[in-house]
Amino acid sequence: MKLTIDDVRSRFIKHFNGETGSIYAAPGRINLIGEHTDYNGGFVFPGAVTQGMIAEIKPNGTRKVRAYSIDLKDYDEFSIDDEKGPRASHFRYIFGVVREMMALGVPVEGFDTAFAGDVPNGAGMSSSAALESCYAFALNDLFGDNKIDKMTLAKVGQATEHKYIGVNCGIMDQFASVHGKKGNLMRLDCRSGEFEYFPWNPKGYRLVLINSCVKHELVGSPYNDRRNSCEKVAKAVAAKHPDRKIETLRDTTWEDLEEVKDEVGEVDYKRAKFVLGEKDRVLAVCDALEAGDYEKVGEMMYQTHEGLSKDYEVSCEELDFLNDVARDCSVTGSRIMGGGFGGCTINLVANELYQNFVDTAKREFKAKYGKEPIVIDVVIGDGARKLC
Ligand code: GAF
Repeated sequence: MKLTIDDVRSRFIKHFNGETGSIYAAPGRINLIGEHTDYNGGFVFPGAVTQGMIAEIKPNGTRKVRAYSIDLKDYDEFSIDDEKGPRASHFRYIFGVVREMMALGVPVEGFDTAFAGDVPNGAGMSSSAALESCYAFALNDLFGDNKIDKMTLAKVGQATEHKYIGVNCGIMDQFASVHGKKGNLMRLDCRSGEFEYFPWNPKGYRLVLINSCVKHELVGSPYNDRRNSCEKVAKAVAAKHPDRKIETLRDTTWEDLEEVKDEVGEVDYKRAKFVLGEKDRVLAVCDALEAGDYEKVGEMMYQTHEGLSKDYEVSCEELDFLNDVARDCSVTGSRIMGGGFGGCTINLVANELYQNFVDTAKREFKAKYGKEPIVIDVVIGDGARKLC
């Protein structure tokens, strides 16, 4: 589906007395490499996609938000002064963003809004960050004179996940959705907040996602457990080295990890091992990209998949299967993308092998699981913005 301004405007007019407001958009994201590193203070390498969320918003002169989800055909209204907010998660994202913007001193008032998205739900492409970033950007524009900087807007979305949804996510998804730039990936150092744009124009290769359609859902998943494991290991290292500033796994070394291995136990050791390796792989991928060495980039992607599957244990049978198909088709690089527990693989494939790969993936996946996976060609797009 290619979502247009008109899709949203026509429903807004229908639901809110024929009047129009302002329209904003924010994208989902891909991530080339650097998974589960964000909440460990490491590096990530995402880019915004052209699929995203579009919302029309008009202040209504009350203290109420009246919200219509076009995709779910669901309507609710809630007071911005209420502590509890709505129950349904698609409205809670908006409520959380409103409350967090208010906490930053933005004089948010009531508004009418209709919203829709074309980021496939549950694909691990961060439809929730798109929703949060869209409203954070919009409220900053409508009520805050755009005084809040972009990184703080990303943190508003992240805080919404933590406090209103219950997912202790890192900053990658909201960062990418707010800062995205057409044709560019971004390397973010999640410890310092520094980032740089990397033009993404791989000569002779392309990125394609294969969506297993196994629903990726972080709410209620062991995502938070993974984060707890990492924090536990970082704390164990810190206790042994009070002289060093150790806040996250980013501040630890392979030697540190071996030192606490027995104390933290096999499972948490494996989790941390993956994170330390992934931290190095992001930097290796950046070097390889600068040297135009896509084979090296691909090799790192396969290593990430292996680690996410065996050590971090956030894969599933269907994603491992798609990864094997990629290898069999000589795809340069392939791995699970995003939080895991379902969703997509991201694949770096030479142009001449593309068609055979997607045909084979569809055919073999269908033969095994009874339904075709969905092929999503990656186009790197812009971040949160006002459309009209
Ligand atoms: C999810 C989270 F929201 C991100 O913060 C990140 O941790 C990712 O999983 C894994 O890299 O998308």
